[in-house]
Amino acid sequence: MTTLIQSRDIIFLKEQARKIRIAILKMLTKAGSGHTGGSLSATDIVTALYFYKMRHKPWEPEWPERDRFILSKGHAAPLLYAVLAYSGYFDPSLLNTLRKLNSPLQGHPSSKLLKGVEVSTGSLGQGLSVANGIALGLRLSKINARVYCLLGDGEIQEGQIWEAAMTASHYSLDNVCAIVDLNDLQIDGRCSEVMKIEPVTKKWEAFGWHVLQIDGHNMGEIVEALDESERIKIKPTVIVAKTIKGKGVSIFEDKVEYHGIAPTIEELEAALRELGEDG
Ligand SMILES: Cc1ncc(C[n+]2csc(CCOP(=O)(O)OP(=O)(O)O)c2C)c(N)n1
Ligand SMILES: [Mg+2]
Repeated sequence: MTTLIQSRDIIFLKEQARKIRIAILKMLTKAGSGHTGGSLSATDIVTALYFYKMRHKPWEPEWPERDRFILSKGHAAPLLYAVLAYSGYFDPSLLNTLRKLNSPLQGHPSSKLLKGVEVSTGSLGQGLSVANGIALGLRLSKINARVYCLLGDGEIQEGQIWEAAMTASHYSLDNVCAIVDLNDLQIDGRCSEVMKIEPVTKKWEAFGWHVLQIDGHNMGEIVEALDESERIKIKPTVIVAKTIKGKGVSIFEDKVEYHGIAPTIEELEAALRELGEDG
């Protein structure tokens, strides 16, 4: 029985992720600029957070007991906007205003402009420090909520990440869960060539974290890892998720060129066909 319910959940989440990818591609094409690759690589993870794991109330975005999500790799804003819209924070038609003047959906997320955005991000390296601060505040307020923070693998080359890693473990912040989107690409090449980050899991272990390694496109593994992170006490958890930049659209997959450009109309049409979208 349990297995049946779980497999139904997985089918639902996969379908949500497909819809989110379609929304990302459409809004980027309309905007004519933005970050395609890194939005698609983290789609399955962030879909599982918003539609499975996190306790949140889109109709009450400042509900004190809510779990928090921080998109530390803020350039993946289209992904955050799509999950917020499809969760019910705002009307999905607003996605058409991405990157337009006076739109609340700017190129990087702003908590001042849009309900549901917990923290303004875009300057890489800062999100985990903010996550720690929020987690400590929740502890002081005796609120049993969790803080999830999505990091890019290029982003973890920032020194501040490791100060934050030390802090979370020093304060035993078991309400913090970091997720590393390990797609081995950053803005101008492979992470392994620009600045080697391996051995990633050993680094987090050495900093005192509970470390999980998963396939970041396998919904079953994502869900299990998120559930396990909630069970771990005393230590913060990091989920190191192996992903493919541009996942879901073969012309974008694992291509550094599509880090920061939007699809053309022709590319969008091909992408929608591949994702099984008629219109
Ligand atoms: C502090 C800072 N330096 C540089 C940039 C410019 N920048 C935007 S995205 C990016 C690459 C990030 O790579 P990664 O973290 O691996 O992201 P992903 O592959 O998931 O897109 C860079 C250098 C930035 N946003 N912030
Ligand atoms: Mg990367």
